[in-house]
Amino acid sequence: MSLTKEQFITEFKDMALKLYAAPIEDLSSQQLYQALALLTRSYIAQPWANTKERYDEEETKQVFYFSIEFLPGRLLQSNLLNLGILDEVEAGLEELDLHPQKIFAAEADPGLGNGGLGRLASAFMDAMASVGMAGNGNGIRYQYGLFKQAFVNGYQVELPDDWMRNGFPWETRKENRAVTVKFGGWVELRPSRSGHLRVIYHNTDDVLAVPYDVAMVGYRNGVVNNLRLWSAEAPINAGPHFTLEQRERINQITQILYPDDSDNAGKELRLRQEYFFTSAGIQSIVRHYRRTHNSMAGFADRVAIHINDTHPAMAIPELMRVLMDDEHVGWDEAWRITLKVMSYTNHTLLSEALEVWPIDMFSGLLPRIYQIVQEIDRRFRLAFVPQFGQAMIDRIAPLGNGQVRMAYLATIGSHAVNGVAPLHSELLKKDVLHDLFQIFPERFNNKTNGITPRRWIQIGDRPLAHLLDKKIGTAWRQNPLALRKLHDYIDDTHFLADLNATKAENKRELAKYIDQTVHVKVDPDAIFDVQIKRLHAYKRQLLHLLGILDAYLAIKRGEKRPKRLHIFGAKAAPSYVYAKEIIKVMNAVADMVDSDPDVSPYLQVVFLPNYGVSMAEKIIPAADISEQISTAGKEASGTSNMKLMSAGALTLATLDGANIEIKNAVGDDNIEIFGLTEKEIAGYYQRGDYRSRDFYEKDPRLHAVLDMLVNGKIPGIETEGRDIYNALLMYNDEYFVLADFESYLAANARLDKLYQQPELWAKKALVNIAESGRFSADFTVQRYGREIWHVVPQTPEDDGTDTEG
Ligand code: NBG
Repeated sequence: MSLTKEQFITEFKDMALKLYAAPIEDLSSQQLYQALALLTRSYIAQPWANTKERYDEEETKQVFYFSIEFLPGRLLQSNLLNLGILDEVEAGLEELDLHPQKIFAAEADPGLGNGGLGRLASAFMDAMASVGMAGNGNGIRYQYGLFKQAFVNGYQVELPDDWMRNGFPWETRKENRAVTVKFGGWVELRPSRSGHLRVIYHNTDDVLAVPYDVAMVGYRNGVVNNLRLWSAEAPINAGPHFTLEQRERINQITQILYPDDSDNAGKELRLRQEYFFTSAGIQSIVRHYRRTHNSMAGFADRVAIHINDTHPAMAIPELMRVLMDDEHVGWDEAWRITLKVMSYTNHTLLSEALEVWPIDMFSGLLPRIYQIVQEIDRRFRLAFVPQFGQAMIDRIAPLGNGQVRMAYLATIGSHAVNGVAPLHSELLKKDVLHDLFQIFPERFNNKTNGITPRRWIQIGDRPLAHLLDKKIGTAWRQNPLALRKLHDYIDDTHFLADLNATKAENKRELAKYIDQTVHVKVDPDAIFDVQIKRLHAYKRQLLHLLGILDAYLAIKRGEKRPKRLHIFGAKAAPSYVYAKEIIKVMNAVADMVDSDPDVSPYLQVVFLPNYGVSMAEKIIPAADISEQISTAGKEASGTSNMKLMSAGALTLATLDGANIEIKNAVGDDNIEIFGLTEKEIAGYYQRGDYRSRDFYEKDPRLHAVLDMLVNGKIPGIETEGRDIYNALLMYNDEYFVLADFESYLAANARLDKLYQQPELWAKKALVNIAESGRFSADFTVQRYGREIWHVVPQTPEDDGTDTEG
């Protein structure tokens, strides 16, 4: 859209006055934010309505991305950017003597996700709109997001994340689009006169699902898609017998996001949440379709539904239910439609994260859905036992061991199943879904994750963005593959110096931010070494910590090295004791290092509490080193690796997840690889001969570092230090931390040395930025569009560099 600065100023003042009956000088940042958000929304309204109308008129095939989490980050700045009016608005605000960044910062981060999975869903929403794909989101409007993390005496404490306290100006309540979701009770199947089966529900708990729509604005293309978040409410005419307690139970369904990352929550409330938003989504999609079609026959040509991990896998039996019970479609035809509509992404190989539900709980809460799952199970067995044998089918049927096995159900009921990086997709076929791969090989494919450079460079890294504009023009803003033009300047000494200067500026900015948020002074000339992600043993923040302890001891011995600032951001699931112990030890080490004048000139550790999308926007541009050090074969993809590379950070990585893609993109010289490969680790598993203690006994540096956990040198970690020490030595170090210690240190030493040659470092940073464009989520969703959803992709064009798994 077009908007002049002057126009904006007039409209903004007007909006502020209408809202607050006061001149802008009297308004708080929060109020200014509210006014600006509402004004921005008014700009979005028309294209939003137009897009909807166009999709309906042209009968565009629509994608519905079902996800129990979305992590959009702040929306004001990104909406302004995508509308194409960010510059004018900022200029206008400045003319009014206001500070744009202060106003943007007043927006609360919608904490509707845990980590990578939720953030990916939001990147896809942004990308689908930006490439002009008809892509809608379907999720839950959680009243409370993931907890707010604080540290008390170095321990993580969890505070409620009341993110909607000031309202959420981007949402539109659509009470006229509400649907009813039924739980519990029992079902009666009665043949009707017309020959259809009539399904009669008795004694159900009915919940009203009310949608709140949020606009997903495409990048300068006039497209605005829809993210639909469902809220649970008591039925309107609930009647006199409806107790307060019942009402409370209903409200609970969408009250809070489960604070788990890749663990199976295993709670009935979680199951309720899953069915709630899945059923509401399916019902509303079918209802919309039926408004203009008098049968369901062509449904699969107009609708694609994507199951983001298994939480929405009930979409499969739920669509079957609606097709059969409400639309009177027979089983075979319903199954044909369902298969064609559904596709599924797996996001983890960790066995503890593969969702299963006890049959008792499942059938009690969802009796009709359970009947349908039983029938899917029965037919699956009937079809495949003859060819593949009882034993194999028993292993992978939807029902088994008294459980409903969601990953198997999702695979059986989808025409496509993908992993999120080539190694992950290979391991799905080899291990986790091996048997199902035997039966349905054509369903399996890879779609490497992506990120949105709009948020991470255009918004998050303005200094870099401006430098790029100056050097290679602005084409990269539309098509990030244009970043490859940077290669032409690999020997341009001035440009390399500019690149380093930009990084230095970002580091000073982050230093200020750290001072403001945690009141710690950091040296902006240090190497900024960053690890930001959920805290999990397999991600091995612990390996990073042991590396810090080794540096501490070396410096104590008198060794000189370039100063390193280690920056951590990570939340631990509240029930994940081991992860919380690691946090405590990290904070203790940070204090120890800080208070030791021998060490503090060379080493500093900062653990920033309450890591989230907005904080990532501050940290990433300032990073020199990106730590991606998971046990090979455990991290499905990772996406912070892509973001950090696009900011020119060098990746310190194991050959895991998308690190492998990054290595292929930048070449061996521009990434620092270390550690055991997935194959080597699989070898240890097979032979059963990993002995962590051998490493401890063999390597004096490792020995010294581990002893620090238990010898009292680090104050205040008696229990935690002992537990970690035991996990590594007595319980044989499940994640091969000790095995990778030596090569991790060697890789770090190479980085220290490289940092002494700023120009060479800058060259490597340049290659990383130049090759980051391929990881744009715009390309990822186009691949999904072409190969899974069968919708027509639009600009900018993909170069097809992705490898199939
Ligand atoms: C996470 C993986 C990450 C991956 C994201 C997005 C879950 C269950 N999985 O490696 O751990 O990048 O999904 O695909 O959260």
